[in-house]
Amino acid sequence: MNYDLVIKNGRIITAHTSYNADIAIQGEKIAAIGQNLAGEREIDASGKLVTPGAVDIHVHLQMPIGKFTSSDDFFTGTRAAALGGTTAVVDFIERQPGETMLEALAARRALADPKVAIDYGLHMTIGPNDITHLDEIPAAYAAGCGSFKLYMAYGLRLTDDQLLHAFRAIRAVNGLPVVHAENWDVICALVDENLANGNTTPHYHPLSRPALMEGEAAGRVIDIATLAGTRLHIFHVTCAETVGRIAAARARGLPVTGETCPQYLLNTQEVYDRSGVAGALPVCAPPIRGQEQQDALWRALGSGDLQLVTTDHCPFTRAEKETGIAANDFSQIPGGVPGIEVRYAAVYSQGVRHGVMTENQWVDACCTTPAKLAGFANKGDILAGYDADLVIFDPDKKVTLSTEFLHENVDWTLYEGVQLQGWTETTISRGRVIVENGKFVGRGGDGRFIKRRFSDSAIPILA
Ligand code: DUC
Ligand code: ZN
Repeated sequence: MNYDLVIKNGRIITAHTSYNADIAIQGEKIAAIGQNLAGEREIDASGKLVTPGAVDIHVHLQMPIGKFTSSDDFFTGTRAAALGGTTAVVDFIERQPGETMLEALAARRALADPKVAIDYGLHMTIGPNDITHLDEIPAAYAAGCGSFKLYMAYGLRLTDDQLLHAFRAIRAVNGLPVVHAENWDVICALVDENLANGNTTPHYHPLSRPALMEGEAAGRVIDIATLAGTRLHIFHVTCAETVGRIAAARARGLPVTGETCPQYLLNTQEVYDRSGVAGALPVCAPPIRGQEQQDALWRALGSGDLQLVTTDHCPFTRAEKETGIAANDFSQIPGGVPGIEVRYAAVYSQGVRHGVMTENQWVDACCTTPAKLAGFANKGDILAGYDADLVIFDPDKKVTLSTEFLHENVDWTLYEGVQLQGWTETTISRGRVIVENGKFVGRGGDGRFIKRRFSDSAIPILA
């Protein structure tokens, strides 16, 4: 039989194994994996790696934050994601006053559905104004918001008692809470102290958000989640202090996971000492830290103490970043950096090629565990019956990253001049080739909102 599409002669890399075989696609699904498969269309992947499509469960597209809106919209952001080998993302919903969670979901979908080039899901944010709306969580979960975002920082910060109530409500539907863990009171005190002392440049951004207190917040939220009997995922881990809390919890058998991001794996905090707006561009929270912390993050990915890599992709333009410099106040710089396009290749190049992780750990951290954790039932692996979300990755291709090379809708990159070995050649989304020889050939609107939910019987404890 001739399948619709066959990827021939590639080396298949999954989270657990590597082997040579053909992959046959029928319609939107992987139909068979074997030798000498034939297709109406065939793509030769000799010398290439064939992996599941990468899954990024932490992105902020056209997201209003303060005065600004992140500069990638649902089209440009998902196009850049696809060019980097990502076939599914999870973005966020923030309920506005007067809306129900379901109305907020519908409003966010109305923005995203016509534009997305790849499949996507949405986390429902639970802020302080949502604590009186926790009875809407079952409806949000049933509508496909399998995960709920809780902040311990910013205006959306929940106090410890609010975290407890939110965790219990999320636990009741078997949803996944995902948390931004920082100690907001201490951050505010240190920011105020620095500004009062005339310490206004971005150099003082990481100094106002110490690793010690990120670890404290992580430990506290793990304990509150444990009391509530819920699993927990910790976003954007930047330091050994937080890794240690997650590892200790997991050693006790608790269902706690953690992620880190390329900005923390490829940069150190000296980026904040660059002059003028250049020092403002890398401002994100938690902040980029020193070399020892970066080394600790790589070690944690290699040892399994951290389970996944996401991006927290949230780009703001140079002009928007400049406003914080003009105000002479690092705390007014809009926080967030781009990374949606570079993640998969960056982890391969700097992780696998440098011997820190295996190719199977790379796929696990960027594809399989994010898909499983976020409740994408048919994504993140190469198995018959799964969505035909696949990447043909050229492990030898050398690229030099630059704003011109990348496709994110922002006029700078944190990775200017960085050389990577390994890049995505072809991306397939539910059977459609959407990136071919490094060129985007997909369409906005072809991606789909994926309802994510978990088995009612058990909380998945990820090994
Ligand atoms: N951190 C950022 O830097 N930007 C967006 C949200 C976040 O947590
Ligand atoms: Zn984020």
